[in-house]
Amino acid sequence: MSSSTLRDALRTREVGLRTRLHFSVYANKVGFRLLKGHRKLAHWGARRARAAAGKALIERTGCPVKIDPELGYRWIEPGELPGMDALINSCDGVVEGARPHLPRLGAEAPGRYRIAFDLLGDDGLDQRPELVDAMVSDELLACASDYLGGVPLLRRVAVGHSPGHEEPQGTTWAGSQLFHFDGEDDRQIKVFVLLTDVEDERDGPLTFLPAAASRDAVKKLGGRPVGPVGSYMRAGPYSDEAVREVVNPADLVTMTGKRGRVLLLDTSTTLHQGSRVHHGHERTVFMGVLQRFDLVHETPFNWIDPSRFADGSAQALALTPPRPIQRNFFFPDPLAESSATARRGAGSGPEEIEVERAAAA
Ligand SMILES: O=C(O)CCC(=O)C(=O)O
Ligand SMILES: [Fe+2]
Repeated sequence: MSSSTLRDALRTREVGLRTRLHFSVYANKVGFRLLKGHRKLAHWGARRARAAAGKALIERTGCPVKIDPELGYRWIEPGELPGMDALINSCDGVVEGARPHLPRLGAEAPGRYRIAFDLLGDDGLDQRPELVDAMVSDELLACASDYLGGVPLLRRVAVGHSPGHEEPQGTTWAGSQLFHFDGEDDRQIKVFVLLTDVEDERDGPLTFLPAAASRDAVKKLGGRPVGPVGSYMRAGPYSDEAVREVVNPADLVTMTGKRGRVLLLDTSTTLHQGSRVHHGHERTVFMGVLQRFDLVHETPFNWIDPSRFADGSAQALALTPPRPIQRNFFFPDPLAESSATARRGAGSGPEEIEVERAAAA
């Protein structure tokens, strides 16, 4: 470990030693590779089983949806993935139900997080099985198995609400409103579904640079997390000025469109930002997160009941994490007044709190 790595590890005193050490290794290119090697060895058996199950699924479905790694994204046309209409209908009313709680949820979240990505909690999710069904369809799991090398885990299912900026002229973006790379692994798939129309930049569209261009950009930007220790960002966040110097704005892709538009995005290989919602506007999106079983940097995940699916099925595999957690451990009912305290009490130490904080963006 280099001296600067050690210095990083010891820099912030308020988080646990384990978190700081993990982060300093993780934030370093060679360290990240070492961690990846370690995870691969530790989960050797599971990886083989998941690769075989993924291959079977790809053969059975013909893998109708594929993501080109050079792009790192794929728009989904209506009817391409089953269950999307049911998913959109199922999210109806989630934000309206949460609306009286939004000011409190905003106040509970530290200032650097500008999007409330947990309006369901584990219980709300359990009441809407169609959300999970859409995220573990044979077609989507085949696509993810092809892209990630085996049947992945569905780790997050969320409805995110981004409020408008408080100040009419405000442009003090922070957290995931700034360009960054997500860091749980070197690949993952996030499924975004617009639940409100996103017409133009005032609605804070998710904005990203395709993977090949992002690879070039990160070489020039420096590929380290510059956020707080324990941040879920593998690299960034970068200032707009820095990004402007190395990125051609014409290469950026924005997720504008009508309610119902669907995007698969690898947020680990594409430089991205979102939620820069202007005063008087708001944005609501659905997000499902598919990550490898042997991911490098764990962030909080939902408890999801696998027992609706046959033992050994690809669906059950996608819902069985290496480390079981209690229902409501990371995501208790966000509409209950006590939920912030409950969340904070859930972990056994600062590591868990950091993991929890990391998920908020
Ligand atoms: O709010 C957004 O659109 C960006 C969210 C984001 O960075 C992510 O989900 O990884
Ligand atoms: Fe992100």
